[in-house]
Amino acid sequence: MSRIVTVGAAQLGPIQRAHSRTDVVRRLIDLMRRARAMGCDLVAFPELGLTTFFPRWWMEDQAEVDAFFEREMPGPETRPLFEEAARLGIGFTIGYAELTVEDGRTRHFNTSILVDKAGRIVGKYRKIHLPGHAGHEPWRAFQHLEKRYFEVGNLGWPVSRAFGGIMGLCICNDRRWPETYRVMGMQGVEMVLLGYNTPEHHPPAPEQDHLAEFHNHLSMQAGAYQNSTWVVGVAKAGVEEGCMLIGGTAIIAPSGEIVAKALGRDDELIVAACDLDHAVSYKTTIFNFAAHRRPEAYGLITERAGVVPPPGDE
Ligand code: CDT
Repeated sequence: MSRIVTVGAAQLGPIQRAHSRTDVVRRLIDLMRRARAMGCDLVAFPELGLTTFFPRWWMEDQAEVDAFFEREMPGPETRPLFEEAARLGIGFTIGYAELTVEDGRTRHFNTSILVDKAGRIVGKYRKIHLPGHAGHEPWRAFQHLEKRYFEVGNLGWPVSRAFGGIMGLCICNDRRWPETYRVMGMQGVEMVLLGYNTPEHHPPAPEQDHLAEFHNHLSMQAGAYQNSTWVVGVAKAGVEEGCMLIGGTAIIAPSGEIVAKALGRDDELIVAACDLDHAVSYKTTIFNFAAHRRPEAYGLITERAGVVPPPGDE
């Protein structure tokens, strides 16, 4: 048996603050057309793929912050992307900052959507693991204010039946957490699509900087293998507003092996024909959850409210 989903991972080079949505959508459409020409069913774009990574700046004027958010999807500037996808018959995923009103309350999320070949939104995810900090930390070369500008996602990790398989979404920092993949793995996920903006320099722990690309692949390869799923990880890369973002866009098989990887740190498309049935061997043997997981033992640890603090932590 084989169920092939041909996927394009469309790494983006930097998006500077001066770049308009229209400029960016033009780049996305170019990559989408190239993906379709290479036989892709689906093309994946990065986290916050319409704007620069604005949480690097401390901003006090909410109107200035909200200018980075989308109030509707598609909206006037993003509609051409949806129309082109439907015209070409190709699906896509993209991350963006979402401003929405729920129960009369304005809310801000770091969001990703899955769009089918007819241009319809068939999956939506709001980022749960928001890294960084909420207060101004001027000692940093740049801020990482996701905790200030976004709320924790309120949709869980739903999976979508689309493209002939079970598809899941997560966003950037989520990929470092085993729970992300496991919650989707428990729902039988067959392909996890994620985008990231990862600075090469981590101000609180510069001793880890030389391992940034290694940790990126380590997390995604482990998530793929331990949950018998394809993982498609897509970077926004290069020097964005003076901040170097890692590349390393990769398509990873359920074996944990990288089958395609970007070479540079600019707009770059990589493609792989992913057989969803490649996972069957893993899902039915070493990672047969029904046969081998031991949740009755994990509960004692994972249900505990607190965690043991690291040495030196107050
Ligand atoms: N965008 C995002 O989540 N980036 C983080 C950066 C490191 S934590 C400040 C990541 O996990 O890649």
